[in-house]
Amino acid sequence: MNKLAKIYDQVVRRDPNEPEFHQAVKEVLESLEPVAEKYPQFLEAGIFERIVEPERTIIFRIPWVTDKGEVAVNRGYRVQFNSAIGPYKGGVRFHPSVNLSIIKFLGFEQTFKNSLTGLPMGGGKGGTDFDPKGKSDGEIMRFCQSFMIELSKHIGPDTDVPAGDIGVGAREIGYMYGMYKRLRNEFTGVLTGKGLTYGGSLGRTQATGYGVCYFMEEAVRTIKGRSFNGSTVIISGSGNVATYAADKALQLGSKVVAMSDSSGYIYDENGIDLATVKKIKEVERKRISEYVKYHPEARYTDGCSGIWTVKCDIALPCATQNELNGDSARALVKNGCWAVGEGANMPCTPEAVEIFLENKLVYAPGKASNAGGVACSGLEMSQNSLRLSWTFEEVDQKLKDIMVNIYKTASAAAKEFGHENNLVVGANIAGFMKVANAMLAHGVSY
Ligand code: NDP
Ligand code: 2IT
Repeated sequence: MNKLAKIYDQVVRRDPNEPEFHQAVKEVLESLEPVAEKYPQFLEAGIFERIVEPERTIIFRIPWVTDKGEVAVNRGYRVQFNSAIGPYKGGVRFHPSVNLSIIKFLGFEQTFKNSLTGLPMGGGKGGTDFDPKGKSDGEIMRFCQSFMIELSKHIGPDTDVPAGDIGVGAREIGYMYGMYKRLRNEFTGVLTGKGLTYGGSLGRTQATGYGVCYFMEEAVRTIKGRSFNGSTVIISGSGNVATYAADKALQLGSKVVAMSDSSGYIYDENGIDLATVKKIKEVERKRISEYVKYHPEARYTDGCSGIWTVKCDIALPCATQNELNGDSARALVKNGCWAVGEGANMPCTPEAVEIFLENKLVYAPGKASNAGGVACSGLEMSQNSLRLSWTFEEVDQKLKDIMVNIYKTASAAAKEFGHENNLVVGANIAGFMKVANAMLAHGVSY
């Protein structure tokens, strides 16, 4: 057994109940085998063992009071994974499925993703098993405040800078920022995704979704000589990432025919009306099934995995981890899909990824293709430090440049190590190199 496989075994033995974390680590370590061979100094310095172990894991109690006056208790997490190249940086997820395995996989992936952006950001992730669905605005506010009362002890603009993720958008960031500011009596860029009136960056709301399309446009042009223009696109999810991926796909000339939420999916062969989706999901916070009330020509189907049976050219999974399995991948391939770009983190199972690679689809792993969100967060941090605000056009141009550059970097690394057009191997190696070299420079007990 080779050394990296042994390290993987050790990870599984140490934390046997963390399947999502194992899945993320396995993929990265497998990609890094040629790197370990070419650069023995990484093995000698224990870089691989160190990079799979978070620097710090914080788990805390979040007590809060419901509208009925009852006390509720949730569990909070912040995994500060790696600070070799910058302060810990990564989102916070509010979803009942959140557990340590999920937050660790996200923090691990974030380390490589942030490295790929070229900006000085380490990797971290946080979250809670609090379920925001059906909660009143007052309950959301009190929960966010209680969450921040503990989290504030562990973060700071030069230490750890959280942001949004599933279940955390502008409203939650606002409540958390307000509490942080009160507790610390300072106005700093400690969170990103802030509102525009208090230090947020233009373009952050759109950045992840737009970034996925910028990345994919460059990838499909280079690898297949194709484009979004004239193509049919399906997008899972209807949250922040999915909405703005749809927005950019439309701007680039494609037709988006299907979107979903955790209950089911809608199919509109004439192209989905994004304004209606935004009204239902962003403003009213309702279910996507409502769409057919406004557009009776569209069809709603219960269950979210059915979306992958819809015929398309490009599929953008933008909801959650492991939402697209082997069967779904086979259905996509059978229907002629030629590109898959991950907006979500780890949405495709390992079997699905294998099917895409075998069938020579353009396949972009999330840590490369969804890096636009955190890249724009990095730009928000820069603007906060400068005490300046850039225009939407300036931020959008920088985002585009970063996404094209991530594609080129991942593609070049894949080629260098004999895996041309395999963006999984390319992104993992390119993301790893910068972090590993920084860790090497810092010595063992930094
Ligand atoms: P949102 O909360 O805005 O939207 C999430 C969407 O995914 C909703 O449509 C939701 O449906 C659906 N969804 C959530 N959980 C599940 C599930 N278990 N099964 C099926 N569908 C589900 O989150 P974001 O758009 O911000 O995040 C989506 C993905 O993108 C996540 O993987 C996140 O980690 C990743 N990401 C986000 C970034 C950002 O900047 N926000 C940056 C990079 C990656 P419902 O409404 O029914 O809950
Ligand atoms: O997964 C991600 O990259 C995010 N949720 C965004 C993180 C950030 O710090 O903007």
